[in-house]
Amino acid sequence: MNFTRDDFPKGFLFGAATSSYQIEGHAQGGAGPTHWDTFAATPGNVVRAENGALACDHYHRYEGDLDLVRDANLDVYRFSTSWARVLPEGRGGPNPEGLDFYDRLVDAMLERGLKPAATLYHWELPSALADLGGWRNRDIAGWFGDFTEVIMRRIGDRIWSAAPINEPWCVSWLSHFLGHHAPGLRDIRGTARAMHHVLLAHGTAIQVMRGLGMGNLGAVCNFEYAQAADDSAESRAAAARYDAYYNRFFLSGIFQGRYPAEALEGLEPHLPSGWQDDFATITAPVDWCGLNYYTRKLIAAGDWPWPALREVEGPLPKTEMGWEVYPDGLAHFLTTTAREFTGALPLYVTENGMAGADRPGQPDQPRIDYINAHVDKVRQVIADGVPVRGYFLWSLMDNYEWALGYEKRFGLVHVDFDSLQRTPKASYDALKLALTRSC
Ligand code: GCO
Repeated sequence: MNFTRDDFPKGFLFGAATSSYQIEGHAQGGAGPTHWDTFAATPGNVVRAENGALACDHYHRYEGDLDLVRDANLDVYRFSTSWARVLPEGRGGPNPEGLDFYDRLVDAMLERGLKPAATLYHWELPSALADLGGWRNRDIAGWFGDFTEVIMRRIGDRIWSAAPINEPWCVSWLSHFLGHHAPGLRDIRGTARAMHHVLLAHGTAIQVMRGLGMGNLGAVCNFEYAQAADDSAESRAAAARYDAYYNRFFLSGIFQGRYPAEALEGLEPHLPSGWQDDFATITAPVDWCGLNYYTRKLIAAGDWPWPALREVEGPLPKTEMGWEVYPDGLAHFLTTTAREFTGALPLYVTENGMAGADRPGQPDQPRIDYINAHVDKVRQVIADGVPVRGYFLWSLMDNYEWALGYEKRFGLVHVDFDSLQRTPKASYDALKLALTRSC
């Protein structure tokens, strides 16, 4: 790596992130069914119809996995809790094994000197709640508040930070408008409702956790730099619409108590009645904001209903996901988030990383270059006064990349999905060296 800890302010934190369904092995330990299990079982949704039933078997191998986090000299482990593992039916009686698992997991982090950064929801909705309309049903805010209370009463005393929902855009737009993730809907009314209810659930969970006396609570959103594909007024307007519903809708809701005009243009007719009255909950104060960033998109106008846009293939080098490598976008979002939304609030890069065609023993230079280029931007914006306090990699190890199955490898650690053997990649070794503590 081209950086060390000493290049960052004292107390700057480095971490790695994972999520429950992507690594744990959801068929184990009494977890209830989720909408990802049935989405994956429906032909055409997921590459080879792969699911998270076994994944990395982190459920049984978490001790070794946390050793890897510690041995990389990382400070923070960002993990998520599965709603259906804790409450198999989404509501009602908890699964004692599930609560015990997260209890052990948090203790195992603390034993290794790692700061546990919890995300309450990273996409595996209990099927029983999906049957009731899932994120389209306003009641989900209350169900989510109850889940928050059950899990945090058990582990909330020992976690370092908590965020309710990973990437509201993916929970709503990607899953209800584009249909690429569970529940695989393509419906603008469902999308608008999900976008709003995700934020209502976020605010409700923040209030529940405050009520339990917890601190260091945040929000984690994902961002894609929206660039007009050409200089035309039509493309510029299309890119502005993309930016509004992707990048600004959720920050505006949480930090400003309103939605951007360019997003309301298309979504307002579909929002639930009385949506304006929910901002008192949605704006429940948070202590930090997390940004997940991977790439940019080139956007042009499209001759069809709102948002009337299309993506155009860009010229920059791409990762295995087909995503352009564009580190300037990270600097852009850190700077504009602080300037327009969060002011002096600490910012964290809660996810950044790339999928590579990795095999053990092969050079892992593209990932090293990717990390270097993005960490460099973090360093630059800190020098400009942006309050970035940490940088976390996606991901600790190769895992279930949702609709793309096990094919796309984001890990610092290679996982052989037959033997489940873990093998650190060159990027892991380089990071470990970069983060060595001098004393
Ligand atoms: C996301 C999620 C992760 C993904 C990762 C790569 O940002 O989409 O948090 O679950 O695996 O981002 O796509």
